[in-house]
Amino acid sequence: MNYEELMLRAITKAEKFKFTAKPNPVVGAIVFKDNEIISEGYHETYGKNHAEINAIEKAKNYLGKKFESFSELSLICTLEPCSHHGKTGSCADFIVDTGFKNIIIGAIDPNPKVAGKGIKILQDNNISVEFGLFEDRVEKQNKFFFYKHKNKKPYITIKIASSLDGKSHYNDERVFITSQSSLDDVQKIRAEYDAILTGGNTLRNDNPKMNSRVNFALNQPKKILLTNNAYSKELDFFKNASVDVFKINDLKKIINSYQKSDICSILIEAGPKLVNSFLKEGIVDELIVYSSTKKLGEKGINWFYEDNAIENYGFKLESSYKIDTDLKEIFKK
Ligand code: AOF
Ligand code: ZN
Repeated sequence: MNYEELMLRAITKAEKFKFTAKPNPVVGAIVFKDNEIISEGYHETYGKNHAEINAIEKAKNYLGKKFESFSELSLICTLEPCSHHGKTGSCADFIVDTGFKNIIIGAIDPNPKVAGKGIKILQDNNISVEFGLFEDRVEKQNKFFFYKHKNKKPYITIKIASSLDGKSHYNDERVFITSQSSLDDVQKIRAEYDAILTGGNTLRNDNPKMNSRVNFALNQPKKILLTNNAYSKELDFFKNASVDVFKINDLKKIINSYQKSDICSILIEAGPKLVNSFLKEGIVDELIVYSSTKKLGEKGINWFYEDNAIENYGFKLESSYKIDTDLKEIFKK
């Protein structure tokens, strides 16, 4: 197997841990000698061992059997080995101590705690380092993680469900506008995000759970509540969840406050007032609209206050699909 094949294998197999590694990136590492894979490791769970550590610990079982010294081996890492001591030790230091002499890296870690420092540790210790192999794939695979560090803010998506006549809800009752299939689709979208944000009105009117109900293991998104009014902590939203609560004032400031946290992506599911406030601020990256064929009529509350509002906020339609009789449209800037 050549470097390209090994890197693609590590990238592909790392994907399996997308929902349990988040908000960390998925990372894969392969220890090999000439044409033989000795071991592989993945960052399987947030807060637990990094990929390189898992791969190297497994390789140790073959010392004296498949190889005599780690200096005979090479290591493929989809992401630059970390230099920092976070929840676990520094992978770069661990690689040096183990005795590797040849490392091939996919992408440089955009996290300012690492960003090139991992490579420097390896090179300063006379390890041959090649980097940039399939970096575009590694970046695409960890799109929220790279976005957050490049833009110094989490990726923000707003999801709305609209009636055919552009309405959101009635003032006095909870209505489900879209079909069960669209509601199921939302559960999968929630699973992708690191946090879900809603407003006090939605919380009081709908008593939403705002978790991701899917049939696979995942780290549930953190929850963020924006409200200026009183609320009951007994509501479903607060059950088994860590919730950050903010008063609604400077939305940009609230979003930017996540720059230093692990949160790389936030899904906003709120009512028209808060949604329009976020859109006005220009800090939203993506808008997902589920539209049904149902009308809410005169009594319904409008999502937007003008025609072509989505375009006027600077969004362009990127893709659209039918889900049963609903339409799902994805808009991006
Ligand atoms: C690696 N190998 O497998 C991963 C890395 O909180 P911690 O200690 O787990 O550190 C998380 C950061 O480490 C994360 O933001 C990213 O910069 C890097 N992830 N690095 O060497 C891995 N998952
Ligand atoms: Zn690490």
